Amino acid sequence: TERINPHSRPIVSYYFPKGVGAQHYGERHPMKPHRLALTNALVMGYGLDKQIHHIYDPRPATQEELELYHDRDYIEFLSRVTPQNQNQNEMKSMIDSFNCIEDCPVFSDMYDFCHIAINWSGGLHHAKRGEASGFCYVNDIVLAILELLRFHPRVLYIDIDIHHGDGVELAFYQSNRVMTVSFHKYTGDFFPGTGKLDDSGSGPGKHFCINVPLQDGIDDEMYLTIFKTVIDDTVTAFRPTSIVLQCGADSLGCDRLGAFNLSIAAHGECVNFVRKYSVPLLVLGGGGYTIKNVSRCWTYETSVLVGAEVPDELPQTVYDAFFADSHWKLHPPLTGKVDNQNTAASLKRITMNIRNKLRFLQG
Ligand code: ZLS
Ligand code: CA
Ligand code: ZN
Repeated sequence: TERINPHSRPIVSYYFPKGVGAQHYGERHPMKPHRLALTNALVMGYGLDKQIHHIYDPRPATQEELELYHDRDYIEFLSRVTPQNQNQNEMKSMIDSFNCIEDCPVFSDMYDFCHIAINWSGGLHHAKRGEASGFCYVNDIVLAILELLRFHPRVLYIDIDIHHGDGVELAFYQSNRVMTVSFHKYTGDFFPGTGKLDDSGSGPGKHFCINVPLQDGIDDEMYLTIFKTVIDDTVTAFRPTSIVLQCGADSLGCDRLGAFNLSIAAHGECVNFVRKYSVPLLVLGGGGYTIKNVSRCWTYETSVLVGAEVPDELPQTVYDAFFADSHWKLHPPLTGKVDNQNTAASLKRITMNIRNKLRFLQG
């Protein structure tokens, strides 16, 4: 949303790069860009496009724009590597050094996919300035925040993907103009392994980084309590002039890679809570690996952001077969699959620790 008019609904811009839904990481890969085609079909099917002020098919970012954050040799490599040339000796060593293996395979039109700097299909929070990581090649979030910093004194970044937003945290770890807040599963072996409570920034950025480490199975009530408390305290202390919200949908119950127990309603309530600050807001996607639920979630959140109510009955689309499981409803039951390992006491401890840290920001 670009600007909030107090007397009417917010002005909303929606980015859908044509063709992004046809991109493919490879047969067994859990990241499926097809979820964006499903999302767009539902958004259009509900007629939400009629309530959106601007719909953009964004142009690809230029090499120059990508180099505002990324290393030139990494971007040059990304623009040249293809499935056809990846076995040449010279390419092989570069593929290794830029980490384009396993999680981040080389696939066709990969460079076109990464060009897209700011849009719903973004939220790729793991990419580093010089290498790929965790399904992410280009860090569209860092690039977007760098652009916002040209006009905004203070940018708040909020990340509700189940994975730690490590790439964005690292980029702004020493900055007091960008505050990063990530909610994530934090246990010994869960990717990427970073994001402990005590990591809170360094140099001028000390206390401008917040991590909320959570355990498996967190439910709607606990998540919303800790989310609202931490975000309210942060907004009060930091007074952001714009907010970037990464909405990874792998924090939903029943996700193929995730282990939380959130409903689509609760995930959307986080979005609504942030929207109510009436600060310019950039909303991005991210993870999400049970694609029928990812598309439901982001469709619902589109409706929340435009301030429209949509019926629970899904509209008819060419993707109807994906949604037969719970009789074409927007809000299927997703909870109850994983035991909740969080306790009221463990969450209270985290909340208090963060509240104490935020005191250093005042004045
Ligand atoms: O936040 O856990 C890892 C790294 C490994 C284990 C998996 N192997 C393949 C590589 C080494 C330690 N990676 C995670 C990355 C999760 C990225 C989340 C991105 C985001 O949601 C934002 C978009 C991971 N979890 C699961 C997989 N990788 C994974 C599962 C299955 C496969 C197939 C394709 C590829 C290789 C075999 C793959 C990855
Ligand atoms: Ca996160
Ligand atoms: Zn994730």
